[in-house]
Amino acid sequence: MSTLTLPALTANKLPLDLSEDAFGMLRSSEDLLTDSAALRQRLTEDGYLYIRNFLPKAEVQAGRMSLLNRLAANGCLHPDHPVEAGIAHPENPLFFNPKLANPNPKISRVVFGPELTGFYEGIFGRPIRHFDYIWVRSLGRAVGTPAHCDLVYMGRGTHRLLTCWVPYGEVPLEQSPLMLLENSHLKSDRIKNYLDSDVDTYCENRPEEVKKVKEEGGWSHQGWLSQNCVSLREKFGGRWLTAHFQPGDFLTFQMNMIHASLDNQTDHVRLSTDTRYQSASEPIDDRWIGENPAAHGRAGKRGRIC
Ligand SMILES: O=C(O)CCC(=O)C(=O)O
Ligand SMILES: [Fe+2]
Repeated sequence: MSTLTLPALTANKLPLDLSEDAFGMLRSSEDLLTDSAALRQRLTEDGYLYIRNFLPKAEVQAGRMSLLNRLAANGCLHPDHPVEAGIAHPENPLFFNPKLANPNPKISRVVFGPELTGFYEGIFGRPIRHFDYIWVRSLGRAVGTPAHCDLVYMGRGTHRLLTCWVPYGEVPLEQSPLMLLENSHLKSDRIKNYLDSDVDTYCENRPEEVKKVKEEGGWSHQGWLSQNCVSLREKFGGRWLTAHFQPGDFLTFQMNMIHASLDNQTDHVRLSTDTRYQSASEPIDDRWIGENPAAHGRAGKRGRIC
């Protein structure tokens, strides 16, 4: 895409470098859908698969309405617009919002239904299971997600785990699409200490961490690799890759892939879920399973000697 046709985009409120060697579009892989071996190879090479037009649109739309109806019931949508338009209430900033889908049968139908289950069985080549917990984002104006890798939040089981990011509704570039840092999955040695960390693990021999994490139920660190996508990319190389997402699309990627989202520059709420899939026979991170997962709550805190 020529930079001339791009709107000005920001991440963490900083203007992104949109030149051709700094920014580009995700490669789509739906042409490989009938060939699991080719998909697996592409995933190893790129660290991600972007599959367009895959999920049943009626189910995605039903998921969207379930999220919007809950937001409306909580006073988070603009009262002068129809719920379906998904216009944020100007005075209620919106963020990460897991209550919208834990539980939510319409969302479970999309993310744990036969389409994605079949897709991941093909990728892993064996029976799979998913985390029961569903991450839900309803991002309002000026909100985006800082750069991070998912491993620091969910690395206590197998690391052969894939994230699936699903948008509920169209997500143009100005509306906070997810972006991945190209080839960052091949450079994990450069962020080894970060990737070895776990936001719910504290050092028993550091009193300030014991207080923050064990006693107060906080996190040892926020999990962000950087709050500056511009300087991070300059240091790391590669381009920030994103897309104008449509309902039915999804994006799946590895635990060590650096990703973030652009800021939402609109009044439209950006709705998405992220969920996780792995081989059924491998160890699983127990913070994210069961009817009422511990998540980042006290039951998931762990001490170690540092
Ligand atoms: O949707 C976002 O802004 C962040 C999503 C994310 O970090 C993920 O899918 O792992
Ligand atoms: Fe993430």
